[in-house]
Amino acid sequence: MTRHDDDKQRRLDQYRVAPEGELTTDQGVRVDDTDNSLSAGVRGPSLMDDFHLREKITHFDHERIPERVVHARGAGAYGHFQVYRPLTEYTTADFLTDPSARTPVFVRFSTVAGSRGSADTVRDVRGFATKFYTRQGNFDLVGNNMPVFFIQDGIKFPDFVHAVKPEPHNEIPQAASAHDTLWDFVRLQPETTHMMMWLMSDRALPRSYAMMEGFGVHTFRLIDAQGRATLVKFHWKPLLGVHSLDWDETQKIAGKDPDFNRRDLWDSIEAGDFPEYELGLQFVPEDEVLEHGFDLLDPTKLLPEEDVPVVPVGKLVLDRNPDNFFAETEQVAFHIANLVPGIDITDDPLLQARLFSYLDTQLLRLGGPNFPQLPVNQPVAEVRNHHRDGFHQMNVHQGETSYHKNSISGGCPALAGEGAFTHFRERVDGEKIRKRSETFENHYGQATLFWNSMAAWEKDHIVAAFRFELGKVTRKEIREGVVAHLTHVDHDLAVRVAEGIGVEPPKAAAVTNHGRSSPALSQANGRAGTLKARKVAILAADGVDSGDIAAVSEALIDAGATCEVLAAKDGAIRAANGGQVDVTRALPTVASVLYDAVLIPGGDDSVHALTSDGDAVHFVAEAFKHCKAIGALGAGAGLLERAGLPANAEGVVTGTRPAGDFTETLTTAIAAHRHWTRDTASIPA
Ligand code: HDD
Repeated sequence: MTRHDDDKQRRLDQYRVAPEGELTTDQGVRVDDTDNSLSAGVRGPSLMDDFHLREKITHFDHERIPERVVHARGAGAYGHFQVYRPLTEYTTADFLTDPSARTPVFVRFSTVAGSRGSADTVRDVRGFATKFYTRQGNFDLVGNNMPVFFIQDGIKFPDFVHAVKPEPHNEIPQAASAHDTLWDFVRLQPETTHMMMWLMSDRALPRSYAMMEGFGVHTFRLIDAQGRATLVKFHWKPLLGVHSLDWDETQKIAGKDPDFNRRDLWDSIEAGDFPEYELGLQFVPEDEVLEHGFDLLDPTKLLPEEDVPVVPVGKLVLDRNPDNFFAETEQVAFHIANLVPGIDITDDPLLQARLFSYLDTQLLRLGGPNFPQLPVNQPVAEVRNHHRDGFHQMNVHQGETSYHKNSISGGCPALAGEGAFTHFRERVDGEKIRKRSETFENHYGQATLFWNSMAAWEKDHIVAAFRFELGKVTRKEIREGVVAHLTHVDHDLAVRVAEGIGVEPPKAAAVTNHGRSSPALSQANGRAGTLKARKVAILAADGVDSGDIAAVSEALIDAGATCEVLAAKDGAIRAANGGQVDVTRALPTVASVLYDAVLIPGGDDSVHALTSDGDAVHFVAEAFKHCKAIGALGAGAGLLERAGLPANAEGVVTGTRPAGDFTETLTTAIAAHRHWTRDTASIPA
């Protein structure tokens, strides 16, 4: 609380007239009716005298601020970060050197292309922006869930964003990259190729924000007490592992629950299943900037973990939902130049343009230079400077001086001494020139690396994605142009894509595949899954074996899952033993795409009713199509049969008793996330 806040509180307490909780105008005048306008007679015209009506409507008319030009759709959460051990050998940043410091954070996840009201599960990059409220000031790590970017120089950002956003003549399509202008951009801009491989991969369809990685993308610098720099790449590694949705599923979720990822984040935090990530760092000596086969200043390249390990240095926990979406998640203002002592930038030309863009955009979006005073943007470190006035100034600055140097206020605020932010002392010289560095060439090598690193099912998904996206492109020459790029990535990839989109498949490879791979890039090699944050649907009807439900759901809940009983109608159903089972949701209000797994308990009458319920049959068939774990007990196998599903397929678990083997096998099958190898949608080679 500032002195001004204290004064205000005292004034209010002293003179308080409106009993607490009563409705007032913005001027504090008590209001006795907010449902009926002041009018001349009960059926007469409304009157200008009604200052409450006018104030209420005026405020409402001005409720919206411009949505972010990119990353408009987002969800945020508070939490804390703690470093495992002092990283003093690399940096002076307090939050990275004091393991006892629990640094508060605010994280905003987002999609890039869609408007604020667009669906969560579209094919897109996800933003992963973290504001660390450190004792030395705010540090913002404004990253994405992919380690590379579409372009190398920020001057191309407006071009790229214009190309990916809905087309300007008809504003179609919303939140989708499957259209002519994006792919026209791609075919003329070979540097996008690597990022397009990521965008066409399952990384663009995260199961949840808690199950995706984050990356700082650029190479940054850590600066030690002697002013020495170490190049660094930032990674967030989710403790739940990296898992993705099925493409068909994402499109259906977009209709069934457009808030799918946002809701998951909110619900997990409310349930105490806090999303957790490890901060991982890749350290590279300053003089090795060109020693890893590419230029570390080029944001279209990644540093394979097999070449330089990602060292886990600390943990991020998201444990508190915001109180008000607008005040916090919408008004949070990230800026890549929010740096603290011990962390600095590099000359990456994409990063350099960002240094300008973020402050500029906040000035417009948040209406003036005082947005750092908004509660979500305020540092925990005290702010003292000579900035004054401007729109929405919330501080009542005291005293006569607002300039440096002054003698009237004793020279305050004084310049900071040791520990102040100092820019890394870097030698810079060169001709003023507009030219891309030759070290930024080779736009295909790492696209090939990514392709080579994928499991067979991941490759299938990538091919299917290219076919879908290019299949929506109306101009054949654009399709051909993209295939021509892909011939530089991998011949087989180019042929498979071409065959699906009516383009002549390339005869010969443009280049020989270098054969290198980075196993860490494949989701197939990721952290083993758990049941934490998994949702299991239990399909039931009158006559269900309540013992099956109780035993299996207890085991699954113990392992971290949430179980919901779904029946044709809400309320309760009758159990086979005469008891009652509460229904969590009515089947028509949900869909299998909103769950990770399905359990069909036994009970002849229940299963009989399910087999004649189209919703239930579709539910289980769709769960199978999306490669989810399905468990069926006793008569429950009858529903699998009715849906034409093989009871012996991978991830399908049948049994007679809700114990031992059955429960364990089902738990393992759910923890595996998906059984992609049984993917019925996989396309012909
Ligand atoms: Fe950006 C928002 C991430 C390149 C200009 N960007 C924004 C957000 C994220 C990123 C996560 C949303 C922050 C939030 O939740 O409020 N942007 C990136 C990454 C990039 C990148 C990882 C490349 C490595 N961005 C980039 C460039 C420019 C911008 C090259 C412009 C030259 N980005 C913006 C912006 C936004 C933004 C227009 C929109 C809203 C905002 O900043 O606050 O300034």
